Amino acid sequence: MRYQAPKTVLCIHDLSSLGRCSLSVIGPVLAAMGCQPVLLPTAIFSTHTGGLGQPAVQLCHGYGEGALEHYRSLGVQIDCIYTGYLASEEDQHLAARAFYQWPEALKVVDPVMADHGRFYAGMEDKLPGMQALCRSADLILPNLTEACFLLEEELPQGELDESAARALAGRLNALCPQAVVTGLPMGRYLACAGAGRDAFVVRRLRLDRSYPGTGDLFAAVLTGALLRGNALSAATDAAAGFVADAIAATDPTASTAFGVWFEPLLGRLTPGGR
Ligand code: PXL
Repeated sequence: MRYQAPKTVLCIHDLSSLGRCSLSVIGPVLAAMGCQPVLLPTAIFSTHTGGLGQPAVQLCHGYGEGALEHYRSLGVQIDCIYTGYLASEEDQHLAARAFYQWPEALKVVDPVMADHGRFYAGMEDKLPGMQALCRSADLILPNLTEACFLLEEELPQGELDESAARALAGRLNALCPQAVVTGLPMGRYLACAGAGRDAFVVRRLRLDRSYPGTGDLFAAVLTGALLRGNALSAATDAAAGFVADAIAATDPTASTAFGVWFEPLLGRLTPGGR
């Protein structure tokens, strides 16, 4: 019997317990994909902040530094560091410190700050820190709003065509060598555009429903697919497909605030799963 060690992914995000976002989806997805997720919560929320009322919040200040130091003392190999919702400058510094501590790790930054043209509550002043973190990443995964905020550009009005989508992703290379922008409105489609070693546009039929946490689901599947050795374009295609399938598997009459019903589909992500 030959053993192959699972890739270890240090995931620095909040833990929103109910509502299917952040570490609550990232852990299961990466584990299903054959990785070992090391979940480092920056804060604990009873729910996400997107439509389930006022969550109970427990900040984890000071915890992250201790956890990084502990992992360093154990000498564990970290193959990838994947960061998301970082609600304070302290959390942004924690992510930068992890990057410094494991320079060989693949550094994936999902600059969770904003959507639909607006910052999430309390994220307005986190832009400079997020721009700095993106500059030290290998790959960034902004949605359209976050991409425009990172680039300090106006949001495009209306639909994008393929060349505008590619150009937007390409401009992000000024910040980071590889970028995938999600949520690009292209007629009947919602598209992702990638730039880096390869440039591509991936389209999926547009649905009239939008759910919190789908960005986390997308980024987790994409990261797991990259760690399996896929090219960025193939990983993006797999992630967009999984999110579309999870939306399709969610009862359209259920409250969107509780997220997509991805759990029964996790088997499709396992190595050899379908
Ligand atoms: O999925 C992004 C996210 C993460 N964490 C919290 C959030 C959100 C989006 O609303 O509120 C706490």
